Amino acid sequence: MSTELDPTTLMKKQVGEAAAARVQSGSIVGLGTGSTTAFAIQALGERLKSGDLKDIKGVSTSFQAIVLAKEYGIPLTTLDEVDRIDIAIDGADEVDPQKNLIKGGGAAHTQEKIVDAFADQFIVVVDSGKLVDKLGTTFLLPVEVIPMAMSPVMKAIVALGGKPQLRMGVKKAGPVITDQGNFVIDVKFDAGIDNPAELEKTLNNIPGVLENGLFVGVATLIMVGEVKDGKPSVR
Ligand code: ABF
Repeated sequence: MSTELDPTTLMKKQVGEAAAARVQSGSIVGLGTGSTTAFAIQALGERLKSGDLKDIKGVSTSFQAIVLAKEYGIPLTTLDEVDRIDIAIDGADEVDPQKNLIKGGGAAHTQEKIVDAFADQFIVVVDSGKLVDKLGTTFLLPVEVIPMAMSPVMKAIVALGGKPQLRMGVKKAGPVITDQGNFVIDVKFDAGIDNPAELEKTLNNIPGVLENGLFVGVATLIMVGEVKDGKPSVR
């Protein structure tokens, strides 16, 4: 069986490894969610194993990150035990030219924003397909909502000009449930999002909304992978 990775997977691996290479020994590391960040977590584990990296501790952003950290031997800690996060590595669904993000495709944006915003450095690892001129043009905006408030929250989102839909599970048998036990509403804005900073605050002020997937002014560095003529590269 071929162990060759296809160019896209190889590119994601390269982006993840490039981000992991920026982690220094003794760091507290925010461990993000998603397939690209999974490669960064794997690379951190490999660096620990080789002795190239020592004494790091991870703070997870999701159950997925916890599972991967355990798989790759990264000791975990919590925000109750540390007073800082030196560097967070996480994915995104859209990135605009001002480094603002839409996140939450994995329904983990609430814990991600807590960790990513707290970190001294937040490195975003994406493929070039995530780069957009305007947020909301290629990806619906996730909003985590307390289940009992779903209807009034949807009405408030419609009043803001959004088109909300409850995120259903793979088999559509029921709604996706977040690590906090809540629902996710995905919102379409037909013309994209003109003022992400304002919308992020407005959405979070709606009673029943826990967190939305707009990450404005949080990212420090965007690491972008792409595949050109079948060749993966990172910039
Ligand atoms: C996570 O990474 C989510 O916020 C986002 O949806 C996802 C992107 O994952 P991938 O790298 O697999 O595209 O942080």
